[in-house]
Amino acid sequence: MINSKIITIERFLKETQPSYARGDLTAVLYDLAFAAKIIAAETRKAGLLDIVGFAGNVNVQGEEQRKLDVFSDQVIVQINDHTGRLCAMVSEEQEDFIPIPEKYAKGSYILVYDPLDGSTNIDTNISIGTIFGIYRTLDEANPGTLEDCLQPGKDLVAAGYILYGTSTMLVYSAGKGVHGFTLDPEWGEFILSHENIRFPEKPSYFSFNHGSVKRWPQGMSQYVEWLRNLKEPVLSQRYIGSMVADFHRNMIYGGVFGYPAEATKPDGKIRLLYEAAPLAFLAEQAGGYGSDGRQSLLEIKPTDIHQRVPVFIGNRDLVEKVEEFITG
Ligand code: P6P
Repeated sequence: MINSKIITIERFLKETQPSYARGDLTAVLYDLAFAAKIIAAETRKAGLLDIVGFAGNVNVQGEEQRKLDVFSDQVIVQINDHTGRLCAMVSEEQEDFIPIPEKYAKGSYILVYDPLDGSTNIDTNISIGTIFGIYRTLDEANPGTLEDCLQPGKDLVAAGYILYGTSTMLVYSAGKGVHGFTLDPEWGEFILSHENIRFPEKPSYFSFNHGSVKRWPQGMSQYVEWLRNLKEPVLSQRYIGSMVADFHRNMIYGGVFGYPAEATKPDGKIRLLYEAAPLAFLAEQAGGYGSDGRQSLLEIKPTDIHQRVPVFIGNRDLVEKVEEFITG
């Protein structure tokens, strides 16, 4: 007997899409759910297949491409390039933005994504994730330009991530709250498991790589001391080096994740367009906030599709406090 409480992602998307919608955005989100199932199936077998380890290439970030990175990128492109719903894509794994092949119709949406963030963790079986953001074209008469791909996060129409962890979760927002779906591997369906996720008032964690403390800018050490000395609540430190996993835990239990600028990384490490902005969009939809230490991440207009930005994201009060310490 199927429990009537079982709400699939397809049903939820259809029931929550605005009445005026043509359904293209809903379809893009559903296409990403399909990509998630394929990528999840491969990440689950990563230790068994010759798909772990290096693809022998180096991506635009100068990072060794692991075969799962390349595989995940190809899955997302191949599922989305012919649907007539997108006019361009941007991938962490590809130097330039990805135009829609001439032979396919162009749609109104731009998909920006990191196909597999945290992939250095693949070999040690730590949770990794896909991050995505969806924009609408600035010019329906000429869709799919580079300018279309360089929009600030405040203009996102939807954003989300897929977390490949103890279970596979797809978490997204289309501007009406943040909702989480857990993949039932036997049914092959994403089932609504976390409707309207909100940061708890009372945070539990702070997530920074304290190995970098000597390279952080002025104010960061004082901020971390402030976090350490909080009494109500007392925070624990958790950092697993996979931003999607750290972000997800902090959104569920409350907390702040940060990757500050460093002496050797003046713009930090996290990419604005397809990592920081989508997560900041989700954070704000869940009652939190994302900042580069001085301003909202959603206000920053990218000038380069791969530009990096310092990131502080989580409970609004904890993130606003870092702005006080950094701006002095
Ligand atoms: P570090 C993974 O490579 C990543 O981009 C994020 O997922 C993660 O939070 C961060 O880098 C970890 O970087 O320098 O602390 O190892």
